[in-house]
Amino acid sequence: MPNSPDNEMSENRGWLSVHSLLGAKHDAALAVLGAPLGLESLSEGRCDLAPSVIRTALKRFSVYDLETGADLSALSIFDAGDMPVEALTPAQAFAPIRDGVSQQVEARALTILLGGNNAVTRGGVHGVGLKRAGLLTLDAHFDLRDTDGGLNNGNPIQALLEDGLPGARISQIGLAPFANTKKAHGNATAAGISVRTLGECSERGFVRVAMEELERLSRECTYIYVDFDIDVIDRAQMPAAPGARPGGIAARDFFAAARAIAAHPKVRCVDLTEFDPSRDLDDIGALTAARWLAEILAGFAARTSH
Ligand SMILES: [Mn+2]
Repeated sequence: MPNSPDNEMSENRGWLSVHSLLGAKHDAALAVLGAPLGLESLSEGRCDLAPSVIRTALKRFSVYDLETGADLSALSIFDAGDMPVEALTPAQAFAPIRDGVSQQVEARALTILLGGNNAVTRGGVHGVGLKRAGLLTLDAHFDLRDTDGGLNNGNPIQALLEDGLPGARISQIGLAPFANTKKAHGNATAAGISVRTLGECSERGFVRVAMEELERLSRECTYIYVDFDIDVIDRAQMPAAPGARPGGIAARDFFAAARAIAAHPKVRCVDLTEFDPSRDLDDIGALTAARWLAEILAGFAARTSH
């Protein structure tokens, strides 16, 4: 007996997936933009492969979240494609990423930038606008390495400070012990960056700390840019992030934070960085990164429904 009416798709072999929401939807309030930047990573890798792997993994996600009843099927997302930065250094890719992000940010309520290594974040923040942006990072690392030897995935925040982004408009959460230097910590504090360690996040709750910092930033700036460095997740749950360490946050907390953050009206651009598909094990990284995107969409949907 058929149990699927003619006007409804059969779920015998498929379902409406998050991937099906993406397309050439030029009027959409949301955009996905790929930044396949992989060169100058401190640990050699293939973060340039991430945008296409994430898009493909979205086919494995239903638009329906049974935990909350959230249904993403009405969302429309403009797929802006990938910027041609895979053969470029972070220094060379800076202007194209800035301009590509800026174009989407002006036209959309929320732009989702798929890295790439963490060097994409400098261009992304400039795309929102250095004068009006605040920056929240979810990252095991400060990314405040010196810039004297050139730009890489370990110094985008230092580069942004040097570009003139005030430290008071930067919040960094999830910073891991024995994964950062005393010099970087001192520089963060001296610049006025709000520093929240992994230990504090685990004691107070990762989502709570993220929301506290979003509220702080929302008093300081017009728009907020959020860098989700996926290496903040525990290495056992995110083996495809070269910088991830044991003792990191749970994937579940990362997802919950993504949804809560994307619901905030001032969040204008988010990035996902440091996913290296060449290190993946049984698609754990691909499914984690794609779930992050689904959570961002669910958060945004909650924003527009009230
Ligand atoms: Mn990072």
